[in-house]
Amino acid sequence: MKYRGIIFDLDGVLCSTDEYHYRAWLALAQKLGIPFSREDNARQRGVSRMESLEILLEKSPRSYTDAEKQELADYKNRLYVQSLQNMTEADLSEEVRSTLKQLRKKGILLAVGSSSKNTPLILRRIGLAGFFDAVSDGNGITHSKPHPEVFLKAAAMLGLAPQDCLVVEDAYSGIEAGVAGGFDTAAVGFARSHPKADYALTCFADLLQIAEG
Ligand code: B16
Ligand code: MG
Repeated sequence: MKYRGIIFDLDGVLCSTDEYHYRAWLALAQKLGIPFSREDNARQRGVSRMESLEILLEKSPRSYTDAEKQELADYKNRLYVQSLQNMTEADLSEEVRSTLKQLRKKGILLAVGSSSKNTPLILRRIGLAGFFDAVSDGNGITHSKPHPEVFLKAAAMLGLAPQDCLVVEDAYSGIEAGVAGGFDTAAVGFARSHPKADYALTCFADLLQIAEG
């Protein structure tokens, strides 16, 4: 096996919560009268909630205190968490579910590496609570992607060195975090155009061949 472990990003890789993030940030931007585009949203992928808020506030004509910023982030998160209640096990695609099972059968250790503090909730909603060998998320890190901390923690939890693990990401910041941590990286969706990704996946099941080397 080329890799002993695979570390998956959550939003945009294992499931599609990215549209819920977009709608919640858009609602906040509209409430504040700040323009907010899909391009702004793309820059928020993989980065923490507070850093995402800073991206949204770049176009604000006024500044906000730290306490106000916390309230704005809480407002967005309430909207986002409300929309997560719509998620069910049907939001985990059959392809992702069966690929994960086949990777495990090959003896590869599987982990999550996500910037999201809502990771435990999302994993419960899509029926993956307790499935992974390790979960490293926004609740256990001080630096979010593109810093490699979340992936380095995941690898340490698996008991593996970064060079033995593959990171699967949909965000530019996530590919950069993987590269900075010394991991090989596989890009899906939005990140496929990142020049530093080792693999650009055409579908999730491509991982089965990549893992073999
Ligand atoms: P939360 P990932 C990231 O998750 C999202 O891509 C990013 O848009 C979000 O701001 C971040 O989680 C924090 O999420 O507000 O739920 O803590 O892609 O790293 O799985
Ligand atoms: Mg992501």
